[in-house]
Amino acid sequence: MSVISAPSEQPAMTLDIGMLGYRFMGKAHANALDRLPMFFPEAPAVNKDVLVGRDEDALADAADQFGFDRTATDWRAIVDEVDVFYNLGPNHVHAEPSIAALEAGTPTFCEKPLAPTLDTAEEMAEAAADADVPAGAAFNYRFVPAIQYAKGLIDDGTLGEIHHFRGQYLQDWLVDSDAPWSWRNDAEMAGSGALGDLGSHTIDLARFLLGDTAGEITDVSGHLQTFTEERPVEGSDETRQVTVDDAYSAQLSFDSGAMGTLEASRVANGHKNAHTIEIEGSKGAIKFDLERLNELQVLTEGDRGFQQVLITDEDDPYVDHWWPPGHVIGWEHTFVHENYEFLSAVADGRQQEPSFADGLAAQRVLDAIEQSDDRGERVSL
Ligand code: SOE
Repeated sequence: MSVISAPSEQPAMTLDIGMLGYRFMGKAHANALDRLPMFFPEAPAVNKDVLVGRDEDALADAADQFGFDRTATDWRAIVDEVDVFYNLGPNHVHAEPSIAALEAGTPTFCEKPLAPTLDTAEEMAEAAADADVPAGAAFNYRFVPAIQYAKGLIDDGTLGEIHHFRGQYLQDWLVDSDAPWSWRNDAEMAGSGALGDLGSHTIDLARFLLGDTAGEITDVSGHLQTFTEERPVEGSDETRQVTVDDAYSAQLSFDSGAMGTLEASRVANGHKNAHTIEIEGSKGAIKFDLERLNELQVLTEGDRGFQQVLITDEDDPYVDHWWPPGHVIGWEHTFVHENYEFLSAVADGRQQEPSFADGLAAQRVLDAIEQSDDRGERVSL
């Protein structure tokens, strides 16, 4: 029996993807690319062309598992031949390949934080501005439906004038002082610790959620702490110095006078990936918890307490692409939404938000928090 199917609207182009990095983030993005044709058929079609890394065996296995056509051990060989370059490597590998890709006119997407240092982030943002192609910074939590819903409540005035932003990001994977050393514990490679890895997400959400109402972050005071000064090197008897923070806290001011209180830790016993945001305004308030990402606690004028709102209705951001109301989504869906937006920006020839300029803006805040801790004084941006 032959089935004659109705002509479907095929996306006009297929983008060849080059991806550097094949561990946690490589997998998250490769998975997102695979979900797009089924759930976001209007997204540009992609071809997982080339996976880049140094360890040939591990790379070949990952390419096989993720469905890439080929592998390359030198990013220099591919940044100008692919249509889109994803830089999902450790922080110290963000700058050189991303700048080379942008100089070759290749739209580029880079993991967060943009770079280990402010100077390097500035060079990257400059290269993006000169290249005039989409340059996306990987702040995936902007793409949680409940976060976008919250932004709607802030922007339409439901919360009134914003007084407080409170953001905590708590993990516990380094609470054991014998947990092995990794590049994430090294200042040269990572830049900072909990501050850059986790705080950059919270700072980006502060800018995203309050940028159009309370304005930019104007000054900060910060405190960083390292609890375990050296860690064992896996597979040897040696230890290596930890040169980044295990935890930070910071106080912020926004243009409007709104106050921010931020905190992140990798030694917060009992917390796995607890990213919480609380915002209070003159008329209402919201509370968000990443570990319950389908929900938003909302208080509007006249309410006696917070109402739990399930953000899974058809007209909630991105939800119509997934399941019927109440059929919840998860962490990996934020990457699908992020990739959908980035690749659509590539196809339409417009800038992605968050861009490298947003990555740089977050980096300025990270840097100011570190400077404040070093100098023992409040720092203006
Ligand atoms: C590890 O701390 C990590 O994977 C971060 O690097 C991610 O950005 C965050 O989303 C979850 O935690």
